[in-house]
Amino acid sequence: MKTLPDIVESQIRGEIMKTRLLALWPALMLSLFAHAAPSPFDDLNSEEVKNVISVIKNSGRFSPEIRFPVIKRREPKKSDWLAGKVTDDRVAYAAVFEPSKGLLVDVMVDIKNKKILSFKELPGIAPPVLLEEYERARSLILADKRWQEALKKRGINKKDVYVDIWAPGLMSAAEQRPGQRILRGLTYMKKNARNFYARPIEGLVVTVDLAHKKVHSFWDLEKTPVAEGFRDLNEAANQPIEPKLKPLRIQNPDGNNIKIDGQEITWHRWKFRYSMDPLQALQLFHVQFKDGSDYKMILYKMSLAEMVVPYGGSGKNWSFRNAFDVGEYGLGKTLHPLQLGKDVPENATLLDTVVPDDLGSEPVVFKGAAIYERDGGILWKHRNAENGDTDIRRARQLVLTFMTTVGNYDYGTNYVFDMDGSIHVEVMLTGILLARGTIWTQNPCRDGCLSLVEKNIIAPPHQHFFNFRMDFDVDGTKNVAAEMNVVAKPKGKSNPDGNIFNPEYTILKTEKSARRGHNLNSARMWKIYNPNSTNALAHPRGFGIVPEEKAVPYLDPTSQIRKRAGFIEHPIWFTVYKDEEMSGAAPFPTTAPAGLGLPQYIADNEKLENKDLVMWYTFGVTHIPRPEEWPIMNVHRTGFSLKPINFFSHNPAINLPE
Ligand SMILES: [Cu+2]
Repeated sequence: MKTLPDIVESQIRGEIMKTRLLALWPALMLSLFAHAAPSPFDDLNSEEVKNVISVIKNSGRFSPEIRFPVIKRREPKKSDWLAGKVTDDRVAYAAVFEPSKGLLVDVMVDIKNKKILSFKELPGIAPPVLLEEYERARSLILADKRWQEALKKRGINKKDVYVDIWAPGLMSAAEQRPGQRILRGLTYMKKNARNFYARPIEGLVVTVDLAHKKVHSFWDLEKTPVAEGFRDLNEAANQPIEPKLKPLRIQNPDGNNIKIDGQEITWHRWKFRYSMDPLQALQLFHVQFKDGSDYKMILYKMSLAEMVVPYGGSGKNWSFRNAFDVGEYGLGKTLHPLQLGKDVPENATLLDTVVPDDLGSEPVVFKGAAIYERDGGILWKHRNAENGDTDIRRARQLVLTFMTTVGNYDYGTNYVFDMDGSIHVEVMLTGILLARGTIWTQNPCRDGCLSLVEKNIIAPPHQHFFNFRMDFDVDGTKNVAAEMNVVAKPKGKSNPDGNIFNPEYTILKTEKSARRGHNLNSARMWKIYNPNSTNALAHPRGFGIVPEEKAVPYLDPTSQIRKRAGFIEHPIWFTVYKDEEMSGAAPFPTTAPAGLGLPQYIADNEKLENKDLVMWYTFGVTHIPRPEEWPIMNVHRTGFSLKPINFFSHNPAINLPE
């Protein structure tokens, strides 16, 4: 939701300096010894990032203060890839920001020939919040007389506070005027504590305009005591610590079964590429499963295409809090190094990620992603009732993961590949609840009307919506989308005992009619299939989505945020593939006009049958905080699964060795 705190940041920088020295040597060796040319889908390496920055800086088109909110490789055109026309030309996309003009510019750079290919100004569009902006916003706030006075009135020394920076969220007309760079600062007490998020100085919100280097507005809205019963998260603050458990070893004693070739992964019968996007973090490309001797394509690309986290607290110090964590903060920008045995099991392979710097200094390289095998419990089993013979296979899963910290919250995603051809997307939510100061120290009503999690702290109800974009190419690009509803047959002549129920499939024919909602009564689900590719039983090969946790938005339908986050209106959308349609909302949603993203993609209501289709799935977590989630929230796991439906002719895991 918000800034990368200084503590974490300095830890990362320290880690990075160490990592960089260690990382340089293998990189050098690789470049010297027969490393294959990078795939056009591979991320930019450090050298390429540096080249992009120098081409842009030396182009004469920008001021010396420019910032680099996004630098990544340009995704090859899908039509070129399908036609086998993709070359190893390395082209980069950069979103460049002119801070004094508040102007964002899209730039394409030909890295090999060191030249700018295109240049497009995006007036009025705000970039994601930059790390260096946190510092500049803080210094404006710290110098503000009204803010200093407000602290003095509360008897707080300004040395004892931490100012956290947010994208503006809900904005007034004055704040939306182009040419400004609006950010908001929230003040927390950090005296004697590492976990300042536990001690909000409630009601203080300072809004700054970084383009004009000034404080835009100052709000001092609530007089509530600063919570005293804060708790840090370290062992020293939580004595007595439970006795340590005896070790549980997770090892691949003979090495793992994962083949890593650049950014291509092969494991069991799976093959796919991964990429680390500055905004969307891990992306999967060309996800295939071997059926017989051939790999069959399932997904051309899959990624987390946007998030929004609206908070339900009253008052304007809370109504602005609506974080688009992908487009406003960047999950790949707020990434941090993973630790073996902590973030990931000890048998994991850590993967290098190149994270460009906002200021255009040298990019940092650290282990921001990981891949590992884990035990998946029983895959299948049957015990013969007559003689007790038992056939059983144990499941192994492949997990590709990253974790990111956006202010108080920590998010991660596991892409989990199963031996039965299914994929699970596990989203992890942890970190510190967004805390609100309150006068209450005891719950004022028996039914728990306030989500009081600590004396003088409530954690307002909020929702987390995740929008996944899945460009299915089920054994080819021409696919059909369908909805399945189970219908119970009315009792009568042909159903005398009233026990018959059957699935009914409806083909979703147009983009507008393919905006669909959940229906528990009909066990509704959706699938995408290829009518031109059938399995041995003449079923068209397909894949289905199995939803898990569900939520409907509680933001008012007229809300500015809800209109910017149109993707939350329906859990399922299908669109016809377009190269430029990659985000659930506007790519940079902070100041984007209403209705961009999915509502705009479907405005032309294209026909869907037998087209290159993209499935968009939004699921939500309605989070009503509990004291058990304080002072830190245990990981809440949520997500969904993709399952083969008629993709295979029989159980694809039947021939696994015992
Ligand atoms: Cu939450």
